[in-house]
Amino acid sequence: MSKYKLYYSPLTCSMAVHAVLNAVNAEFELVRIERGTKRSAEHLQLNPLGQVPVLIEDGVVLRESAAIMIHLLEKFKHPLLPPSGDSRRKTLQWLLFFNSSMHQAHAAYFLTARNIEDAKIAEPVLNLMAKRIQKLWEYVEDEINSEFLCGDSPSAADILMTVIANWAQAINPSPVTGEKVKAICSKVIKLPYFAKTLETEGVIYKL
Ligand SMILES: N[C@@H](CCC(=O)N[C@@H](CS)C(=O)NCC(=O)O)C(=O)O
Repeated sequence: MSKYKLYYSPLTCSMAVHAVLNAVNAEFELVRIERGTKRSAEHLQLNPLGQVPVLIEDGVVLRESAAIMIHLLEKFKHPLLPPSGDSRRKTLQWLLFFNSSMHQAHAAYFLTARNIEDAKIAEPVLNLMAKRIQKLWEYVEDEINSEFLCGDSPSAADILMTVIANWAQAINPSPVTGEKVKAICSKVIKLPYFAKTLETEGVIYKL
């Protein structure tokens, strides 16, 4: 039996955890959860919010994508989370930025788009949220001064950024990501463990 079990939905933030499981070469099985479907009692028992990712490790339930990524990378001593120094500090800062500020800005947009049917009410709110997302991407672009977000090699933060950058296709108007962000994403999608994740989940990456 696999040591790990990941509950995931293609394209979502759980893809970052899936990529990390591939990066550390963990033995795992996948349980696919379809977006927008009623959650099973089994899933709700693992996460009462019905969200992904949920990772089962030795029978123990782990939630929250950034926490799971940090846990796995520390456990497997993987360089996507440097053990010390400036690159570690930056990795934690950017990983948490993408997991909180950037993810939540998108989550609020998607929740509004799904639940407010009256276009007159939804449109101005969605425009405001799309502008906020654009501003966050401009902030990221301005802050990049190395080959990857946190130095010369990829970090957990680059993985999560690349996953979220692909959500631009679902925002209207789509945020414009800068050249430095795009350059990093195009390198990340070619990393073997990330490419394998895209293939397994059947996700088409749009740069
Ligand atoms: N803070 C949580 C957020 C998890 C989350 O929002 N997951 C989304 C996919 S990106 C989800 O499961 N959405 C479906 C839902 O909320 O019903 C994490 O980082 O794990």
